[in-house]
Amino acid sequence: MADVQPKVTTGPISGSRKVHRSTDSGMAVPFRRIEQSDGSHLDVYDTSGPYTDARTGIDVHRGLPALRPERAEHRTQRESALRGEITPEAEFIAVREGVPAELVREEVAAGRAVIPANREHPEAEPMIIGKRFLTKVNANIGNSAVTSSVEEEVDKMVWAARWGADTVMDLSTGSRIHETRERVLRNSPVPVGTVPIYQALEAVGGDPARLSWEVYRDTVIEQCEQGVDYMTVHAGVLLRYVPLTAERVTGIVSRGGAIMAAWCLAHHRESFLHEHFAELCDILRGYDVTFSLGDGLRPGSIADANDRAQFAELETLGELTAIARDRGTQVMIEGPGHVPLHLIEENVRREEELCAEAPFYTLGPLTTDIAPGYDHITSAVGAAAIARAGTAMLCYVTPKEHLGLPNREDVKTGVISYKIAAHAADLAKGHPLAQQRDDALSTARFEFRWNDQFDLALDPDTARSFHDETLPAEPAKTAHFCSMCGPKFCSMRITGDIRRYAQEHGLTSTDAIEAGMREKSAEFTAGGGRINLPLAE
Ligand code: IRN
Ligand code: FE2
Repeated sequence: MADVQPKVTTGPISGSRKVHRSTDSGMAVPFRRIEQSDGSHLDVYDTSGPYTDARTGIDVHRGLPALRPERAEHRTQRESALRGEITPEAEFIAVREGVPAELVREEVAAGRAVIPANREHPEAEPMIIGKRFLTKVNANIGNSAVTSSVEEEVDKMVWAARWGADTVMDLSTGSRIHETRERVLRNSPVPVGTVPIYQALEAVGGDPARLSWEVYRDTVIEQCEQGVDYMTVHAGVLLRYVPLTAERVTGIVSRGGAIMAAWCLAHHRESFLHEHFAELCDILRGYDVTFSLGDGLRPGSIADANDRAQFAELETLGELTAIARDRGTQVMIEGPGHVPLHLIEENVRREEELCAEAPFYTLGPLTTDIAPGYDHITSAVGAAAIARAGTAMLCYVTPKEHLGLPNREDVKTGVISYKIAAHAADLAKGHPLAQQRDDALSTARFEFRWNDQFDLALDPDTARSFHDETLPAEPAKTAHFCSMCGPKFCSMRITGDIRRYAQEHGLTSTDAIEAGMREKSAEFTAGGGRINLPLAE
């Protein structure tokens, strides 16, 4: 069994190839080069790792080669930034994001951005989470007690990164948690996050009351040693906040939050996470593992959005942020959940205020509860809005949300939906790299370079297959129409005709439109007022 290669998707994404740019210290920063039929090309941000590099042999048993240099000193990214140093990771990120390295350093020093990079995870390509940078997307993977194997989870991780996931979280709760995480980490080109309380709960047989600081601490150390880059810690769930959820429509919906609330109630005291928080900071700092302070009391329905329980916990997360930063650890803050559009902005403003602008990392939010089966859409709407308001990373939601464990296809749908939300926000925020791709795609579309249009798409395969469903023939790839409007009603073709007419007659476009209209009107009248509908096409 050991020499059967687990199946992962390799090879370039259609219409592109991997290229690298070197940093001053010699690290190779990956990009995906999309070649255009007019001889130009566009290099885009690439999360897919060596899997899309035609030259690299992949061996899932051995794992990816180490990319990051070993660091002699044991400082975190935050500590280095505060000393004014630009780390190799910061340099890598600057090239990747097309921004000055000094901006990376400044934002990390201020705590407005984090670089989740456990020193025990050298396979990962450095990336940054912060509102002055590209909006990032996290994809959750992981098995449950009822379904999925180690191989399937490794495959989902590679697949998620292929379509643009910037990080993955392994949320495994079933059997072989350690082994699944090990295979995911050794093969992951993106940072990996976890929620250690899930494994700690398994270790005590599933009874929250039997959890203890010692069991939790040992689990965290085990995961730090393996190379986990960031960890969700629900340390903001305080005993006195639990009654605030009593009147809610959906109570406590966070898994970690529910576990901690159960512990607090069973022991009638504050949680060991809160009590031992400083010690936890010191453990995480030793590996430069980033805190993702969990929103254990996030709203799980529109009715519960922005309530007292949610914002009380956020206040505590603000206090914990200050403690973690003082101890040199990096911190981000998790956010909701289910929030209607008009209440989204307040979440970002409060988080910035209470948590001193630590990067916000939100789960959607879903903007309505009425569409199970389509919650990648109900939540992508909210994700775009909250990212525009300043959220740095979006945790994807798949079509299976509330219904079951996502499969491979759901993972892709979730990632693409969230790449749309993130990119829409980046356009609105004016990130220097964002609009290039829109302009390139629109130009290709306008010039009827169909293959170029597909290749520039977030999902070239789907774009191509939809087009080819009705016009599969090769000549259709340069045709000046598609089957939506047919040849005579294509607005883009008509605009092209107008421009050509203008050029031939030495007119401005406005003149051409007027002259052209007069000509057309004459033609129309002469033809007895009939319009030829292209119905037979
Ligand atoms: C992100 C923002 N708020 C919650 N999340 C993610 O939800 C979190 O990072 C984790 O991946 C997932 C489940 O967390 P709970 O249900 O244990 O809170
Ligand atoms: Fe939900």
